[in-house]
Amino acid sequence: MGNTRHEDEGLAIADSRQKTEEPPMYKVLLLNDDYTTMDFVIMVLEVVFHKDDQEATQIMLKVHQAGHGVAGVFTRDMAETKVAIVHDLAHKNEHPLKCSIEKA
Ligand code: TYC
Repeated sequence: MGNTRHEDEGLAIADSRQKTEEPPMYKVLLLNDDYTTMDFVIMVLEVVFHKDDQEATQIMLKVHQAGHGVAGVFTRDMAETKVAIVHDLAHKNEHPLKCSIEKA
């Protein structure tokens, strides 16, 4: 019944000190192309990735100049959802914008 000698306390403390496992994280990369407008890419970064106008512009220019850039880092499920949202928005607006995921 009741453990009056507190034999479990050491174990309980050891368990509480164990670091909670973090999930693997994935970068969502935006890829450059010659046709998607700069304003559309900035809008995507603001609406889908919650960047402010200044950071969205910086990321868009990085992608434009370097060929790719990181829009955000997420769990695998959320990264795949973001990619699907970007591709859907791009397709509906007739832009060829593509993005992909890469393990962080
Ligand atoms: N290169 C495009 C242009 O000159 C702009 C652009 C930036 C396109 C980033 C895609 O992921 C991209 N209109």
